[in-house]
Parts: sequence; structure tokens; C-alpha cells
Amino acid sequence: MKFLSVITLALLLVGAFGKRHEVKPSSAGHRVKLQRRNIGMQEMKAASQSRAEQIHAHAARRGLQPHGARLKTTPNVPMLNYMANGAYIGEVSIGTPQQKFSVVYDTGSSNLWVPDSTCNNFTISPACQIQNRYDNLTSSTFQSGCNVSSCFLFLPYGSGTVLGELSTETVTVGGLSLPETPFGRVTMEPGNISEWGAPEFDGILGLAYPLLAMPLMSNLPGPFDEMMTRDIVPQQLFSVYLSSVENDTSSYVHFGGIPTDNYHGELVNVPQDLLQPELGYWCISVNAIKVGDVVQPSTSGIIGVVDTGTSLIAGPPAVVNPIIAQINASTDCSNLASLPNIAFTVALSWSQSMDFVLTPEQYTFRVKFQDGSPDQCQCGLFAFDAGEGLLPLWILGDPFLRSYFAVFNRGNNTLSFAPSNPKH
Ligand SMILES: *[C@@H]1O[C@H](CO)[C@@H](O)[C@H](O)[C@H]1NC(C)=O
Ligand SMILES: *[C@@H]1O[C@H](CO)[C@@H](O)[C@H](O)[C@H]1NC(C)=O
Ligand SMILES: *[C@@H]1O[C@H](CO)[C@@H](O)[C@H](O)[C@H]1NC(C)=O
Ligand SMILES: *[C@@H]1O[C@H](CO)[C@@H](O)[C@H](O)[C@H]1NC(C)=O
Ligand SMILES: *[C@@H]1O[C@H](CO)[C@@H](O)[C@H](O)[C@H]1NC(C)=O
Ligand SMILES: *[C@@H]1O[C@H](CO)[C@@H](O)[C@H](O)[C@H]1NC(C)=O
Ligand SMILES: CC(=O)N[C@H]1CO[C@H](CO)[C@@H](O)[C@@H]1O
Repeated sequence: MKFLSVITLALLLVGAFGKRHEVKPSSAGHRVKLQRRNIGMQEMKAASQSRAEQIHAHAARRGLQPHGARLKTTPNVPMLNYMANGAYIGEVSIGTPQQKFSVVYDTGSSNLWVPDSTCNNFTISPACQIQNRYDNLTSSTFQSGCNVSSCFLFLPYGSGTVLGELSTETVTVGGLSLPETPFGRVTMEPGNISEWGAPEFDGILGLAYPLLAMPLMSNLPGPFDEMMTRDIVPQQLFSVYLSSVENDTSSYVHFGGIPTDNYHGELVNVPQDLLQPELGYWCISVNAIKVGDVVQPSTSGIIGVVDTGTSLIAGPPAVVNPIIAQINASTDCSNLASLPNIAFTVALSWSQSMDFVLTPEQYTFRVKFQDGSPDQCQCGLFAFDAGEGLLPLWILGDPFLRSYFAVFNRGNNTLSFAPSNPKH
């Protein structure tokens, strides 16, 4: 654990909690529609585990893990990992003329990545065979970005190695054209097709802070940083609405504005966790987690990573497993009506907090079958085992964001939430 001097800490606190301002609801800005895809529970769990390992490994690289902490994986787990959930997919275009890709709009990473046309050994990279791949030869705005010292990416990945190159291109997001935006062309995707999310999506568009961008320490700007730098968004923020309905396309990321038609009540401004500047994720401080009215043990001082790219709400097994057992959601959905709510008590300031409540319908997944067989329900909480003595990190993934419309404010480094309007 890094120790901050009392004065630095005090300054940070003033920075985090002292600035109060109203964010302005306004539907100006640029929208990318997202489609909700149904993915299997096993894939969701595997991807959540992998994201959790990335976050903990990143915290270790930053020297933030408590002394004596033991990670299950190596601290070299790369940030480039396609093994994302792909539950909410949107379009991005790269090149001139535009080449279209389906990507995960991911607040838990910071690069734009797509497969490259040179990813063409389908024995090694089976996923590349069915994904859309970027072709530099047909684009007039391609710049290789390579020089003697490199643009080459070499990343350990699960069973194999991911190779890629950094280049720049005209990237078009939500109708906004962003010339000379850095992006990664993946030239090798070893391993299982399902690990890569193919054919559901081609790549990832990261919306976290540049601190997380690959290569490490590059602070490479992602598309939203490019929008801010070029001053083409009305406000330095984006809003996220995630619909609960499968295949529905009313979900969105809205750049530069706050549409008002998908939430009710007031937007509540939430400062980020004190470690946010070191972590680079979007993260809030959670003071407690309640099941019904009962505060669960070991749920104070939690850092909640707000992540569109994770399909579950994930936390350490010692805390999550007893909660799952208590809730005891039956797979036939028969006891859903009698299950308790789960509440995340989120810090709004030193002295104030607010419960963000999720109902059973919100924290469980209900799978409907075409053939008329009964629905199945599964709890949307997941226990990941990332090691021992680690920072108390939780991932507040899609079940949280389906319940709360969210504004990710880079201008003020805050988040704002309001209850989402359910879509029927
Ligand atoms: C693809 O990779 C495999 C394994 O390295 C290799 O044996 C094979 O020759 C490669 N195929 C092509 C067309 O390069
Ligand atoms: C452009 O694509 C071609 C063929 O796909 C490839 O041979 C070439 O290396 C690429 N150029 C750069 C600079 O990556
Ligand atoms: C080469 O590329 C790297 C990474 O993009 C960059 O940091 C460096 O400044 C470049 N060097 C030259 C001489 O252009
Ligand atoms: C591919 O990955 C899926 C999910 O992780 C797994 O169920 C399947 O067995 C894997 N297939 C192969 C051939 O490794
Ligand atoms: C959603 O789309 C997929 C793929 O097109 C399809 O298999 C599935 O049945 C659809 N689900 C619903 C609820 O319409
Ligand atoms: C969990 O629920 C099932 C019925 O869905 C019940 O049979 C079982 O006893 C419950 N377990 C606990 C520990 O309450
Ligand atoms: C983007 C954004 O909301 N910026 C606001 C940050 O807070 C200051 C006041 O502290 C406002 O003036 C900005 O508009």
C-alpha cells in the first residue's frame, strides 16, 4: 500500500468531495446505439474472472495491493483481453471509406482494438476467420504508426500470445469523425473462438482512463479522449443506458450529453474513490452491502469498479458466497418475489451515503425459452478468487448499470446515477 502524507490525503479529499456542481441534463451530443446480446452464464463467469484478475494485477503494478497480498495470477496479465462479455455491442467505423466493426463499449479498459486482415492463419487464430477484420490497403487515412523503436505489441494472453500493432486512423463513433486516432490492429488471436467473443463482436472500444491504455505507461488516448481534446463534445462526459431486454437496441452510450428520457428522479453525483487516479478505472467507494436490511460482514471500504464490460456483479468469494447462499434464488424463478433486495451503500461525501438498491428482478438473470418451457433464473452475483489479502475490489457490472442510468464525467471525474426506466 502506498502511503500518502496527511496533507496530500487532505488535498485529495478536498479534490474528491469538495467540488460540488450540478451536471446539466441535455440531450445534445452523439449517440451510439448498443444491442443487448444474450451470452451464456459460463462465458459471463469466465470473462468476469478474467476482468477481475486484470484489475487486481493492474493494482499490483501500481503498488496498490496491501503488503503481503498474494495474487493468483501473474502481475503481467495484459489489459488487452478480448475475453470480454460482449453483452452490449455497438458499431464503430475505422478508415476511409469506413470499415464497420461491432465492439464492446467497455468502461473497464482504454484501447480501441479490432482484428487486422493479417490475422489470417486461422489454425492459430480461429476467431479471425469469422470476425470483421481491418484492411489497411483499402483505406486512404491509414498511418502505420511504426517507427524503428516500434509500434509492436506483444502481450501474454491466457494460453498463448496476442500480437498486434498500433496505428492511427480516422475513427468514426456516433457520427463523429476522429482523424488520426490511435487504435490497435490485432494480428494474432490464439485460442478458442468463444474466448474471443467471436462472432458476437470484433473488438473493444475502451472508455476508461488513459492510464490503463496499452502499451503500459503510454497513456494512449482512446476515442473519448480524442473527442475531449478536439473539443467536439458539448460536455466532457458520456451517459450510459443499458436496457434489460434481449436483442433490444434502446441501450446506448451518449457522448457529450445527458439524455433525460431513460431515468427518473434526480441524478445523484458520486465522487470517485480516492484510489481512482492510481487505478484508472471508473470507481466509487462502497461503505456497505446489505441483503434486505442486514449489512454483510467485510463490506466496508469497498472499491466498486463501474464496468459496462462485465456482465455480472463480482466480488471476493468470502463475501459473495454467503450472500448467494442467503439469497438462495431458485433456478425455476419460483421464489423471486420473496427474495430480499440487495443494496450498495455508496459514499457521496465524508458524511453522506446513499443506498443503491437492486431488486431480485434486477440482480438475477431470467432466461426465457422459445419452446415455452419454464423460465430459468440465476443470481447475477459472482465470486472471483483473485488471491489473498488483496484490495477490496468489486466489479459493479451490467446488473448494476441496468438498474441505474449512469453519467461518466471526465470533466469533473465524478459519476452520476439515477434509477433507470425499465423497458417493457
Ligand atoms: C499457421 O500456423 C501453424 C502453427 O504455427 C503453422 O504450422 C502453419 O504453417 C501456419 N499456416 C500458414 C498458412 O501460415
Ligand atoms: C497493410 O496490409 C498488408 C496486407 O494486408 C500488409 O502486408 C502490410 O504489412 C500492411 N501494412 C502495414 C504498414 O502494416
Ligand atoms: C516511435 O514510436 C513511439 C511509440 O509510438 C514514440 O513514443 C516515439 O516517439 C517514436 N519515435 C520517433 C523517433 O518517432
Ligand atoms: C472453448 O471455451 C469454452 C468456454 O470457455 C469451453 O467451454 C470449450 O470447451 C472450449 N473449447 C475448446 C476446444 O477448448
Ligand atoms: C435474439 O437474437 C438471437 C440471434 O439472432 C436469437 O437467436 C434469439 O432467439 C433472440 N432472442 C429473442 C428474445 O428475441
Ligand atoms: C433454498 O431454496 C430451496 C428451494 O428453492 C430449498 O429447498 C432450500 O432448503 C433452500 N436452502 C436454504 C439454505 O434455505
Ligand atoms: C463537465 C462538467 O460537468 N464540468 C463542470 C465541473 O465542475 C465545475 C464547477 O466546479 C463546472 O463549472 C463544470 O461545468
